[in-house]
Amino acid sequence: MSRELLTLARAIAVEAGELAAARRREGVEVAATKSSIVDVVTAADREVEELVRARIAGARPNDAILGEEGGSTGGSSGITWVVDPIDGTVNYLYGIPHYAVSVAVVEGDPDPLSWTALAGAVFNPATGELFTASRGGGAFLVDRPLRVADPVPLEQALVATGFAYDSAMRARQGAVVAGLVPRVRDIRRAGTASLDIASVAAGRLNAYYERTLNPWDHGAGALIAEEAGAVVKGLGVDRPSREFFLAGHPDVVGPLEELLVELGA
Ligand code: LIP
Repeated sequence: MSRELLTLARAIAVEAGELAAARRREGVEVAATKSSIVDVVTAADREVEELVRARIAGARPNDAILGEEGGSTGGSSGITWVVDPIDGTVNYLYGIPHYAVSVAVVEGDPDPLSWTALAGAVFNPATGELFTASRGGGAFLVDRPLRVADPVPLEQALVATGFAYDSAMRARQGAVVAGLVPRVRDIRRAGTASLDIASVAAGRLNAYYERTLNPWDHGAGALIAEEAGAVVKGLGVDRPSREFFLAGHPDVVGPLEELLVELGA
């Protein structure tokens, strides 16, 4: 079933990404703000999610959907589609070509603490890069198999992270990064969780961590990273959640997790 779900997920992600890119070319404006003045949504976010929902409903009408803009839509099949129509919304708003449509298909409750991810697709239409995975089927960039980078000592690790939309949390996250910078090779903050996690899978980063991610930010990327040999977990716990998301080669994640705890992450 995972392969069939992946075929549909990747087709939907590509079609949705092409719509997002078309709207970007036409010009993008803020339609509303959400949790803070800097947590924005554009008309394209909403339109792209409507397209994704229509394609899912047309192909699999009994599946549930959890989307960033439209919330939860119930189903009876036990399968839930977890969708971020445009991950990296601020990059998208500013015309930075680093954003993605993220489509995950999970079994069980749409909760990263308990779900079983079956398939995932992360598509950046600005670059044409399509990251995919199915459970037990491996992870791919287009048709190239992905494997996490070989482990390195922490002081040689390239580590990505991101920051919340809440200013108090950003202050705390900034203090952690200040402590981390002298202890690793370098830091990257590219603004799109799904692509950061896919970059771990592709060996372009040694690790990625972030607090306050939503399920749709990491649902697809986490499966892609796991299928590429990464460990994906929370801080001190086995499953990632809004509390904490950490991914990387097992031999990098261990020391990094210890340092992040030391820094008060
Ligand atoms: C974004 C994440 C990113 C995080 C941003 C934001 P959005 O998701 O992909 O990693 O640092 O603050 O949450 O809001 O663009 O879908």
